Amino acid sequence: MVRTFTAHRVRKQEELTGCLWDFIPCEGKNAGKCYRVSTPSVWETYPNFGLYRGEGVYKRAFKAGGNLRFECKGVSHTATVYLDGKEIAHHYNAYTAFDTIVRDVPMGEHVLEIKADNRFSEASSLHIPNDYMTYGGVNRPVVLEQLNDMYIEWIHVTPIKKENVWTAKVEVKVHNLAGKELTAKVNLFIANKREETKEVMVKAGSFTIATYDLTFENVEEWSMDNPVLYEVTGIVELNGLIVDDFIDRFGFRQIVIEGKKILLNNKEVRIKGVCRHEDHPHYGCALPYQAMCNDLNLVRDLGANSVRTAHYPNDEIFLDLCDEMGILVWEENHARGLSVEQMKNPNFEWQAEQVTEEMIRTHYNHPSIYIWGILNECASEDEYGKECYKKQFDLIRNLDVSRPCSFASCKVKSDICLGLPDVVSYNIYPLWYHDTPVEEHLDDLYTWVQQETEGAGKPFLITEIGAGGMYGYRSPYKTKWSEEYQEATLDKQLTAVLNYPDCSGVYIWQFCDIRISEEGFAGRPRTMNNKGIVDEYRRPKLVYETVKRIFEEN
Ligand code: ADA
Repeated sequence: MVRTFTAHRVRKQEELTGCLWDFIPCEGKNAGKCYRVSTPSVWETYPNFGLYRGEGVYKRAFKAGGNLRFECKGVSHTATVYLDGKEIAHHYNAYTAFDTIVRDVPMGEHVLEIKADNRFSEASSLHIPNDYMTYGGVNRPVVLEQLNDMYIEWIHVTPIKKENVWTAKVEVKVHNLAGKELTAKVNLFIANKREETKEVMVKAGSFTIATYDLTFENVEEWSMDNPVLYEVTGIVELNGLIVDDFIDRFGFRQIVIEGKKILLNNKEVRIKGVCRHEDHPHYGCALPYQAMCNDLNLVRDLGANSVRTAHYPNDEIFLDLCDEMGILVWEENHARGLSVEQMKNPNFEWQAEQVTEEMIRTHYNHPSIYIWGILNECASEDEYGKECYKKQFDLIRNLDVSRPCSFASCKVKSDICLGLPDVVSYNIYPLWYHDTPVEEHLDDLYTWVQQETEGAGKPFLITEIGAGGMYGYRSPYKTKWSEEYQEATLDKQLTAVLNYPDCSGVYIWQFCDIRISEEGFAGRPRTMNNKGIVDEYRRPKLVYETVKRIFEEN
């Protein structure tokens, strides 16, 4: 499965994963051996590869020909792709899709190889030893498409409500793969309501963006209670022949910041959310569809209305499910806790800006995404760090004017970047990392933001709050790490935050216990981050029912 709906009816598309591939490790005692593994998957879930940090090659044969487009939805963390032994693509970052097109491939059997590299080095500024695991493998689907001379790369739909009437700006990016200029019709079918045709002339090997400004009557709005989705279909017609199609989904909803409030279709949003890593002991970061559904059913059962994709863009299928279930998403680019020295890595800027661009371009139409986040707990107390934050907010605002943007700070009373985001967000851990009472810490922070910073007057979110609890460790004395301590702490934390008048909501850290990097955080019990509301096997801890009660009461 690549999406939860059919994305092409004309274009020939085949998922190459979803079956067995050869896996050949490049280093260590098993170097060169060939294993048959299911894909998508990460090698840490194979016997004897739980700690393998190195390179591994995934290989399979396939039959096709013509203009072949290979799209990898995620390879962790650096990919080099070969067709019949010749390099055709190279990409950094496990959490965003990339593609490559090879033209005029002779029809017949071919071999695709994907070399994945999960090593830490200066070449990798975002995948570093961290309080989550960087896995190795083909963690998301790989798709093969056979294209004609012209194809649609993406369709972006921006719904805007004007004088109580829904309109939408629709942009269709069309490529010409032929060796000569081509003129074609781009037919647009949208929301079962409208169809429009535009004629486009595209130079050889180039592209154009066809733009439509449309008005709609009698459409239903997308909301958390009524997540109505519509399809948009683009059809390319060349010399009377239909040569390509592209189908996506969107929702009629608008996010507006009004003073200290976040409004979704003019209704104030109060976030009751959880931060969630893509992590599972059976799948690593390559969670299958059913596991994603199970997680979201737990999110819904908790009474949560939002997920924060800590700390990277998520699988497209997960976002499709959030669209369908009416769960709001804070999606963020890939970074966690980088110091200014780490932000000065010469690879940091291009790698951070690349993941931001890829995230927004590919996830643009998801109505569930209400905000873009960047650079979780990076050096926002430093002037150099501020330049990086500013560049990335400028990039986001150039790519998407329809959503607010923010970043989760941990720089209490030292952040110098609060004038940059649309929403001020903080990660705080009173009663876990320090003993300050929750209300006192919250009040002290909020007052400082209002009186001393350019974040004054903006919406204010708590993007992390929580405590550790070891599943099965019970203590009548509520000693730290016991389930009782975690339950009592989150009860105080959530009650204080959700009763704080000027706070737009809260994200619990975190949904489930996760594996972390042995290299960087071996000090944590079990080499895991144990602050989950459920453990890594999704077994609810004592705190689960307390969260559920508080979320339902607020
Ligand atoms: C930070 C960080 C999280 C996690 C958390 C913790 O807020 O953003 O990724 O590491 O601390 O568990 O301490």
